[in-house]
Amino acid sequence: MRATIAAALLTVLMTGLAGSLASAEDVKAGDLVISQAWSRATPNGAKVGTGYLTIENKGAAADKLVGVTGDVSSRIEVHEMSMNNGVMKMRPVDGGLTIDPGKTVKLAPSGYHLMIMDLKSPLKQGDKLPLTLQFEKAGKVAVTLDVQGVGAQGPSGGDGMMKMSPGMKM
Ligand SMILES: [Cu+2]
Repeated sequence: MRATIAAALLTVLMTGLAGSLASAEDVKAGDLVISQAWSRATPNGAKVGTGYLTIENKGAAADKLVGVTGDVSSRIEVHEMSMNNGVMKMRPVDGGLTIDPGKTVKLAPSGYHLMIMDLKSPLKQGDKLPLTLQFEKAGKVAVTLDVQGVGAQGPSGGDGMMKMSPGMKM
């Protein structure tokens, strides 16, 4: 019994380690490298989910993320968050998210994110969520988001803390 728990703990620790290194699941598409694709479990009844990933552009020309599709939702938008008079607001990114040559754009909590509207089914921790990214130059790129816990702050499950500013408006 005790050995089983120890083994389970070890598995959790190693999974966390692998998650934080996260090079195994990098997706290459043309000049782009997409990594750290993750999402968060949705609390009961929530119809909106979020997705995060890192896009690196190793090429000499800018590319643009112009759309996202997936079976889980008929409407997925790229949003940005900003502080406005102390209130956190988010809005769709106009005309696509540009990834300049030689640059890395990170979609992460409190910044750019994928907004997965009208979820057809809730996202559960441990799920793999397949999405298709549409880039102007690199074309369609299939990625898989690892669904972390409800309060996760990063692809490896983070510290499990939910950090929200008091004035945040969804
Ligand atoms: Cu949003």
